[in-house]
Amino acid sequence: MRKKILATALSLTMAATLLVGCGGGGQDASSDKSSDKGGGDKKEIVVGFSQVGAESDWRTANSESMKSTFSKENGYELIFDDAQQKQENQITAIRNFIQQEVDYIILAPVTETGWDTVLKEAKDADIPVIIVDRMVEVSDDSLYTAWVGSNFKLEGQKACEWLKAYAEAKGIKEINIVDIQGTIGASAQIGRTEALNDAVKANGWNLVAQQTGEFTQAKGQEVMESILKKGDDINVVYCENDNEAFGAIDAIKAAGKKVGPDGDILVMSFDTVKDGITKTMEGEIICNTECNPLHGSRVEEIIKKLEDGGTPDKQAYVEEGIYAHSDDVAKVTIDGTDYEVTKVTQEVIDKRAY
Ligand code: GYE
Repeated sequence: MRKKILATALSLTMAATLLVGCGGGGQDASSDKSSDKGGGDKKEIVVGFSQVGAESDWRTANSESMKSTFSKENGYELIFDDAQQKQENQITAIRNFIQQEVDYIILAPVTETGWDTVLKEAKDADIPVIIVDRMVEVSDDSLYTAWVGSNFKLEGQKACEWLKAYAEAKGIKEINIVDIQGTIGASAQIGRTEALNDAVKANGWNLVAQQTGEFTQAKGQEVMESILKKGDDINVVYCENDNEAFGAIDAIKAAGKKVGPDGDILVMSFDTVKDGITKTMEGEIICNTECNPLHGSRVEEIIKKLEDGGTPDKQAYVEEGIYAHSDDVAKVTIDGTDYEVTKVTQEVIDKRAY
């Protein structure tokens, strides 16, 4: 812990030196800072961010968004911790942030439960905690200040409504579906799985297998390989993120089957990262529901509000779309709200920021 504090102090000094060095031409170095609250000697805001890991393209985009927002130039000192998908590492990271007396703690929690104790420690230390992406389930809401992320159940509902409409449009009578789930206990898994389970019941689909792929390509491939070996009839695979879909597609091809609208198996996915929507344009992924990872500026807005003495919304959902290979389904309707389905073209891919 001491080591880490020293390392932070050192990097602060180094950064300060760098800043002065960059000032050039004898200028006042502090004028290089773009801290928009003016005042050249405004102190940097120290932010500790406990990130889940680096399991997917979505996660990489999310980390980049946070790093570019909470930069020196923007007036922040970011202490970034990658927990390698382990909650115990996240708990240790949060305790380190408390020791280091950071101004804010940002947590992207791996799973929903198990946070009460450590968040109470942060609260006792008077450090606001902002939850991003997945949710926490705590006994006392005051253990965190605000949350921003996606409505994962809604994402799943959109995907299932799309499948129902697509099957109708194409005359597909029977749905034999496999669910490659995300990390068990993560909000993104809970919401997407729940929506599928509901749709299976409501539409009389046959759920052939349901197993976690831990949101990674390697595990997605491994799980799909073992499911295919059993030889059951499968015509749809519902992957709970793009990386699992990449792995599942490889496994399906290796088993001598064809993916896509004219093939044996339709692959569905979530996230819409660049490679994901590219595969959607090609048809290897038939439908891809958006999950936006660019949370940096959203979290910064919360911090700015708190710095100005305001109260941010306790929970804020990000607006997201749905993308497909074809225009067979123009829109899906959930609880009376229409969501237009975007057919993926090269232009859509070129515009993608992640
Ligand atoms: O879908 C997946 C990532 O929590 C929304 O985590 C996030 C999910 C995302 O690993 O790719």
